[in-house]
Amino acid sequence: MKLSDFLNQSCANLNHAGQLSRLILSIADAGKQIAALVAKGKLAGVTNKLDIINVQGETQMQLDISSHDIFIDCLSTTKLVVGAVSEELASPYYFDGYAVDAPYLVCFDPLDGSSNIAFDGVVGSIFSVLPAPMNAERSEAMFLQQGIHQIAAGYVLYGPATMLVITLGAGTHAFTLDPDTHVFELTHPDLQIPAHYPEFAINASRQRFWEAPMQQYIADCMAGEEGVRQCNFNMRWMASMVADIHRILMRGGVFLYPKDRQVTDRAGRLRLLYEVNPMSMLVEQAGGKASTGRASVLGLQPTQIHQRVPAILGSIQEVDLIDQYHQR
Ligand code: AFP
Repeated sequence: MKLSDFLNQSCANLNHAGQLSRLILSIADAGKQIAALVAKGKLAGVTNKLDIINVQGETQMQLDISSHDIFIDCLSTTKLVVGAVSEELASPYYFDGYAVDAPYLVCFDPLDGSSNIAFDGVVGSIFSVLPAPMNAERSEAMFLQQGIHQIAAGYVLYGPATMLVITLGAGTHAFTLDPDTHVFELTHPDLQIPAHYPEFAINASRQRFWEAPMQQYIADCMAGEEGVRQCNFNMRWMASMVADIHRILMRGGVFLYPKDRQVTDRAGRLRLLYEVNPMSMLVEQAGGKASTGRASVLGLQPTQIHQRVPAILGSIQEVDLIDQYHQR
């Protein structure tokens, strides 16, 4: 089934049915254009670092900017989006000439895992669709909505195959880009994350900064079948949230970027509006769970557009257990 047919079917009973389909198709187009750039690697002349530090304090790559611009161009063609928050922009971007009843706001990370680009590693783009408050003054406050209010969320994975994974609030579904027809085809409908799978993803080099509950949880996993978990665990870390969450959607496990003592000026590394909220909706729509260790991610009330939070996402039994470690 082609993406367009899937959307026509799935959106039929939703508000703004045709509009939501058009919006998701425009994001899919952005994904195809970025996939073509990524596939060219150094030949595309965009894998170089720029002398620009973005609002995250990170050195921007040309591909970060090109991917951002592609998203903005594709979203603006729909005239359905009032404004967007991007990882690459300090303030929201407001679209001119959008329809008066334009129903959407979009938050996006145009190129997640960009530090992998230099060695041809897996990267992705992440997006979250929120309702635009009617007749509201254009301000950051419009975007500060709890994750439960997301209308849709997804990512594009630029890996050996290019994949689009989306939720419209009724399950999580994966599409593969056919390189011959340039059409996203439904290949993994209604993904279900196993309740338990003995594999965790964490940047272990930061262990000395973790809080006690996280130290204990990882130590118990590492103790294997001789330890309290009586089970041998595996570990993976792709340094790209898209790549790690994709693996978890396909086979289970847990993704962890916890609160740590080295970054006391912020609650975590990952950004709530355009990384953790969309991934949490995808994971929970696939039967998994998303937590900070102390609260449900999707219930968090955002306070800033580039706010960072602890992220613990994946197999529900594992995330429940990690929450219990934090309550002890
Ligand atoms: P970049 O987009 O700056 O490469 O960061 C990727 C990311 O936001 C997320 O995708 C990874 O899970 C995480 O950061 C990697 O963090 P470490 O650099 O600590 O491994």
